[in-house]
Amino acid sequence: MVPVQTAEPEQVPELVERFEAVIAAEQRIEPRDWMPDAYRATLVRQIAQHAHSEIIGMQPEGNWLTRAPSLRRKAILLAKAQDEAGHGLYLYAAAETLGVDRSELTEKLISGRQKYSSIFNYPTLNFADVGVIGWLVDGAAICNQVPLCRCSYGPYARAMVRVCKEESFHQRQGYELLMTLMHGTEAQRAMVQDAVDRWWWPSLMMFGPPDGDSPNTAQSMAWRIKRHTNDELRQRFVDMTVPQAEHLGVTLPDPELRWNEERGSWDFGEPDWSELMRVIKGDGPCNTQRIEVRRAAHEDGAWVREAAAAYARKEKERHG
Ligand code: BYC
Repeated sequence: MVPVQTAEPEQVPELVERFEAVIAAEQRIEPRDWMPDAYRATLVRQIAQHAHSEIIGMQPEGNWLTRAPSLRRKAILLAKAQDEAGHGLYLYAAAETLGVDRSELTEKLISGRQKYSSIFNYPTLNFADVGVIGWLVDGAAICNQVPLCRCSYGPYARAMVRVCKEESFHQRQGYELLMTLMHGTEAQRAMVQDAVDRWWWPSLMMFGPPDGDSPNTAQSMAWRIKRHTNDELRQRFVDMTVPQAEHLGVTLPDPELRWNEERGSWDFGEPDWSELMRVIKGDGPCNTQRIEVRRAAHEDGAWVREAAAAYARKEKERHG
């Protein structure tokens, strides 16, 4: 773990100047560089939330692992969930370079002191949900995360490169699954439409509150952690997704969706922001269940952590 570095007061102006110069030159801040406490805290907050989202995000899809309709679909889904566990681990490792400990972050998640993405508090009711999560949820994640590959904090930016490559594969598998269903029976097409109707608005909410209600965006953009505002990324996602929906043959559940020639973008309706706030505060359809499952998994894994620590201690004694 990298210890938190504090500057001597007389060094501060020079250090601040260097930090700002690195940001302005589009270079990377690295773990041993001096950084303002608030920059560190913002990164810990965002990276921890992101890591928690990857880990909690395995639950809605995991619901279908034992009921996937074929061996091929089961193998794909298993591989996807494993990728997500991997993303969570890179991200916890990136957070640890900022001087926090993974176990402390897990404690904060299961005690409700740190957040994870609102999207994972919705249930997966039919197998088409697996395809729609790949298409819409991973699609939204890619829009949000590709710019994070240029984030000013080196370990986070580098972790995002691999995460984005894998997410783009996830998105394509989701779209392929939906295409297969859309070429199937009437009942299968209805399943896809039902899943799209339920996941469309929560997917738009993944980008966060509208810019006017986003307390963190301005500072995060000034530090080049975020490269675009929440609304800019939401618009990019809508513009990317509408033609894909047409090609797939599904209707997006928004009567206000229409092409705006002047803007060269799609106009769309307002998500229900009170729903986002409710879900973020813990009152979504599955919040309690998600945290309970995570807590139980953490408790069940205690013996593994103890065994690994005992083994590491013995190895150290043996080899000095
Ligand atoms: N859910 O000032 P704002 C994935 C919170 S993808 C919950 O705009 P910021 C995956 C926000 O944290 C999902 N909370 O914040 C995909 C803040 O609260 P605090 C994960 C949300 O940070 C497929 C407050 O609301 N992706 O993992 O500037 C399969 C005000 O918001 C949400 C990431 O984490 C939300 N939707 O912008 C498996 C990407 N939206 O912290 C896994 C990295 C907002 O002040 N994160 N809040 O108490 C980000 O890009 C940014 O943190 C956000 C929010 C755009 C999400």
